[in-house]
Amino acid sequence: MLRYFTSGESHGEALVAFISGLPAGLAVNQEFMDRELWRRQQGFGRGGRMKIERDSAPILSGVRHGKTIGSTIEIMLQNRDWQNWKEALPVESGDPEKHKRVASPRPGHADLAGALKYDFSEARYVLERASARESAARVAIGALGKLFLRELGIEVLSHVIAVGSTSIADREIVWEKIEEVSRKEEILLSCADPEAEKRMKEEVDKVLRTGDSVGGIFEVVAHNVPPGLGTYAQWDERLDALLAGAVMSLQAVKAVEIGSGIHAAHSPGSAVHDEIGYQKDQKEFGLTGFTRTRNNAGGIEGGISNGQEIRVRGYLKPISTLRRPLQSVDFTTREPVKAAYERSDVCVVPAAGVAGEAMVALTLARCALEKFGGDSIKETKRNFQGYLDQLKNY
Ligand code: EPS
Repeated sequence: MLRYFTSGESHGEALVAFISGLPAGLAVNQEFMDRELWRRQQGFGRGGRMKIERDSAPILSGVRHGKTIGSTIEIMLQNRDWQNWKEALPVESGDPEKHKRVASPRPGHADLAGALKYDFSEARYVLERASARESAARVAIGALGKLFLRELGIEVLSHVIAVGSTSIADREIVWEKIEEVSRKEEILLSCADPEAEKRMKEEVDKVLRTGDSVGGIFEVVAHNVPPGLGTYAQWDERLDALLAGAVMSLQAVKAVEIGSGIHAAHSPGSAVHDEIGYQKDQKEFGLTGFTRTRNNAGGIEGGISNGQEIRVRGYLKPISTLRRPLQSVDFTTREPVKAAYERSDVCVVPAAGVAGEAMVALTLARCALEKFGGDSIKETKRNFQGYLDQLKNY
């Protein structure tokens, strides 16, 4: 079973991640991992922190001579900013005068709920771990998930479909356009429509001026997924449930949509369900001869991938740290005060999309490994090929 785990605080020494269960013999490309990390750091609306960090995730175990060896892989991603936080967040007790308290909780952030839960007198430790910096570790191991899926011909990418009130969520953007967005060397808001991207930038500019923040929607697309991943047989094996949990687990995501799920709730069945056809000659190109005229289901029916592209959308609330803070209460005096402000981003939708890719890739990799098994990538691919033959002969 594919399992993974992260640790680390936003301003601590490093982020660490472990991933266990990838088969042996998978070629690992450090450059690809670092490019994924770079993609996550981009986007208009990021704060000063991204000027400090240049993320890279060297591998400490589980990969030798460029290939996985079947044992647990560990990556470590240094926080450059740690140099500025050594005295504020030492492992040993240090000088209490130098600790940086977060005196009043930010509405929308984990600050208050976390402080109550862990019985902290202020929110420093809460925000250190709740921070979206943690998603960098997931992107590093997500890259390994992507490399595994590539062996099966599956690719996973994302793009931005809404920032604030600017939205292209009612249109389907084709895979090739999303690929183009992902290849860019300069990333603005990762929207495939340049005109909409310009308007998205104006939305971010506005909140930058007013001391506010803005959310949006990213869409993750998994291309060339065979039918048959996940199952309706048990509630916790449904692919849509696994993907929803995986994407919802990302910082600031407040809703997840599969295909056109939200719109579908307000539409008649005839306008929603994707009619089925069959084309014998298409069997040569696709995995089966079955066709669809559209993909409102987002590639999943009955908790099983149906052979269409998988489309998952993550809805992000606006960042909860505001330069013009909302009303809060002082942790010590309980008097009304403005919420704490620390350097922050104002828009992270493109970055969250890259983290969404990692979570979708890891989820699909887990389901693929559950279906095809294999202790070596050769064995996995042999089993996969057997299944493709079965589909061709169906
Ligand atoms: C974050 C606050 C900011 C973000 C950070 C997430 O960090 P800082 O407080 O150091 O300025 O930049 O995101 C990252 C560091 C990252 O790599 O994405 C928060 O409070 O969630």
